[in-house]
Amino acid sequence: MSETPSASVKEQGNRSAYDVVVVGAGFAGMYMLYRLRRQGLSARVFEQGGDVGGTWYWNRYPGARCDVESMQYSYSFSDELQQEWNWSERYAPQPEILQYARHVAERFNLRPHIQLNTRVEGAVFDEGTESWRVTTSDGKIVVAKFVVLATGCLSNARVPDIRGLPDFRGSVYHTGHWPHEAVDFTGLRVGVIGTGSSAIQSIPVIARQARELFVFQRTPNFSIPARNAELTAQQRDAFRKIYPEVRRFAREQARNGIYAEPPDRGALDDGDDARRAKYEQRWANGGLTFMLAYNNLILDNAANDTAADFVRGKIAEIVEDSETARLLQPDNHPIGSKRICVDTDYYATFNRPNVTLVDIRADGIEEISPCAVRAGGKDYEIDALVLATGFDAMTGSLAKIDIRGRNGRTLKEKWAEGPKTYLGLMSEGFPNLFIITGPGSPSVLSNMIVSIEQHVDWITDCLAWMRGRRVETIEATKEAEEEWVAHVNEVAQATLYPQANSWYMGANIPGKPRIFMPYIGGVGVYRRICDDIAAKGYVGFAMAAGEQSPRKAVSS
Ligand code: NA7
Repeated sequence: MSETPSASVKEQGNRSAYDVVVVGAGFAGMYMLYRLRRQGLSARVFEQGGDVGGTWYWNRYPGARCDVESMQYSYSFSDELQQEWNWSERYAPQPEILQYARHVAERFNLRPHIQLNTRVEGAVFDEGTESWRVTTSDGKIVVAKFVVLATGCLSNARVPDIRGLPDFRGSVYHTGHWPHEAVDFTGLRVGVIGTGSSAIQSIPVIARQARELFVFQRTPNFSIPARNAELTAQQRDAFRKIYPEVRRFAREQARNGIYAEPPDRGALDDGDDARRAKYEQRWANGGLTFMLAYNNLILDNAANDTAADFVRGKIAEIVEDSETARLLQPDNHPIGSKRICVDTDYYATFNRPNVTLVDIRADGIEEISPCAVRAGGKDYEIDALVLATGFDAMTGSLAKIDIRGRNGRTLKEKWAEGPKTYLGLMSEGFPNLFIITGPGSPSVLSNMIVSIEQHVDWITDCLAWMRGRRVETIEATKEAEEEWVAHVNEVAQATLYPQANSWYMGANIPGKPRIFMPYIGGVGVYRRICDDIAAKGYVGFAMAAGEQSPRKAVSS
């Protein structure tokens, strides 16, 4: 690839200068790098992990796999790539997704521009030079005109503050920070804390190894069978043939970036028998699209109850012990208002003689002693403990970086009452700093790769637009940001989502403001909004030409 003069990297002592610094080499950071290089820009990606892959590098717990089908949870930017790559299963396991990420890094020659094992510790905007001064964990300083935060939405693993945890004598693992060497639970007594997606995927696998497994459940979750299976060559080929339509639908029409038959009516428009038949069919088909049985499941409590009752009924059918079944039936939030889980044999695992569900809803875990977890006044003796306790989602990994914009204000301070962005892409007062799938965009409510590609394409086009007009800085205006934040909130309030104490709401982190963070208007609607804003000359963004400040705005 040829490089323009601006692509030269300037090195001076421990300082170097690039057009763009990208933070993170997951699917977002890698595609961003690809597009920047194609534009002839110099870019450096810093990744704290020992390899590319982001979420798929860290989340290597037993049973980890994607909950979006792999033929769709994959890049669409290169037709050769999507035609060549052979996904082995309907939902690829983590090692295969990581292998795919590595393949992409090599196939598109990205590795020379990625620095692994390096954390970005700070990014300070210098108003004099209108550039970012980025400090990294290897003691280097990098100057860049632009910074792109591709830090991922679920990458800041949360270890709960449970009394006695540091004194536990056995091994402790967090699902989001799993060791690279194999972990063997054979013959061990294991405790799992948490019953979210990570726990629901790992529990059936751990149960097959462990001598005894205790699952400490604070809140039961709805889970739909994955119906995972090997993909045949014929299935892959058939899917590849319709890729243009699959990708178009996912980008433009789908709410969640997934190609699926869209619902044509509300749940109460069908009679009991027809509704049950529809749920049975979705249950048999498996996966996240269960929630697409009807078009009002996440809008109307009565409609939602029909789906929730159906799943509760399934739990009662599968789980033999009626008290365990009752405890596993979610009853404090609408189905789908927390991310629905997708499992293989989760509920049936509780029929195994070596698995015990411990209900900690009332008082939580009282204490962890050197060899036991105490709950409900009882000690459960264990040799190993798995924390499937989730993440400080969407904002956690951004808050860990010391980001300072205009007037030295930190992003953390600005977001103390909750994240504030324009389109989830930029935050006012932080010029030339882009966030990929940030709060205020569909991100975690969608097929992440669809949303990542949309953001990266939008940012790339924006940078080209700026260069074509000799615009040096872009930043969200306060007014546009306030309007967008209000809109994101308003759309969320029209749904059932805010009824759940979910990580979408920041509710899993003590002290975190309760704000519904992702944009729920749908990826197709959101894309049209972003495209329209760009087509109108980036309305809501202040642009400055030449030396400084938005006072010289060329467009706003
Ligand atoms: P989640 O979905 O945030 O689940 C975390 C689980 O851990 C959840 O069941 C929590 O119960 C439980 N938890 C957290 N802290 C505690 C304490 N202190 N005591 C007991 N139980 C606790 O994280 P996952 O990793 O499973 O999934 C995250 C996303 O990754 C998922 O949505 C997919 O998109 C992929 P709570 O519900 O808070 O009562």
